[in-house]
Amino acid sequence: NSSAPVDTAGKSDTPLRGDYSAMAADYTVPQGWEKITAEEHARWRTLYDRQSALLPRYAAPEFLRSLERLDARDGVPHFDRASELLHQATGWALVAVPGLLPNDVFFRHLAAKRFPVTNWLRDADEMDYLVEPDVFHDFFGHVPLLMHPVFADYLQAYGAKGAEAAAHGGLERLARLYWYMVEFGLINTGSGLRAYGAGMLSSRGETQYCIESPEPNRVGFDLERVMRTRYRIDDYQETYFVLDSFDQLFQATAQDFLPLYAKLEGLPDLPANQVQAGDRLFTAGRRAA
Ligand code: HBI
Ligand code: FE
Repeated sequence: NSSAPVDTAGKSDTPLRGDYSAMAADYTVPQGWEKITAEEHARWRTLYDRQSALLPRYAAPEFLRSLERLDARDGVPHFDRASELLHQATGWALVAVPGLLPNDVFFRHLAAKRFPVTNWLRDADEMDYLVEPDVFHDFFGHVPLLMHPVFADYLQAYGAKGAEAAAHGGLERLARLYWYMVEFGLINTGSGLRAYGAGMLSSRGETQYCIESPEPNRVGFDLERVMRTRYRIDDYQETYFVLDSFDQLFQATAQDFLPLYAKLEGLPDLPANQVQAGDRLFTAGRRAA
């Protein structure tokens, strides 16, 4: 399979796994659901059951409720069927893609309320970690919150910022916002912090680590702070940001980002493992410098 010319915000430039040879201009491909083997459906159930067991204790209640409505336990979901449910709930649809997309293509899909879902499943020896997002990360991790109206509206507004960011040097800021608040976000509930990020909830280790470990910093969400903070793609996060509500994230994204990009130009990036003066601290990590 040819490696696509994909700029994924600094992700590894090794050839990508998916088959990009038969894709449409917008990088979509047929899901190929009928070609999924019984062994792959069984692997999906193993991943699904393993993660579901952790959700009551660690996941945001909205995530748990939405996942149940998707009824996706029996095997790799059929994207068109899930899209019907999704469309009724928030007007979104799923599109099958071979894997990571160039930023501009990815943002264009989000702006049009289309969520790109990878159409292949990890191998049996990658149950705990894989470099690129597969269908389990994308569907189990991302799709439940697309059923939540406020979060779905946030993601559409986020995608709409993409073209403008590309034209004003804001792509890396936007990638950080996605990374910290879509992939690795925590939310403060009446009964403590809960995970809602796709990167955490599709990973057995990080689902527990992000709530239980004394290692990472847990800092109250602040848009500028997030846009200035570097991240790593190859290990558990050193800082997690905490929302008071999904509406907080939607409101933050409703504002004009251009003055922000200009202001942040003159400020240094922040390392992921340090607490900053002015941080609203939930927990200071053991390694906080
Ligand atoms: N492509 N398929 C896919 N899924 C993603 O989550 C994704 C992507 N391309 C780029 C990307 N994420 C990030 O760089 C975003 O911040 C843009
Ligand atoms: Fe993701």
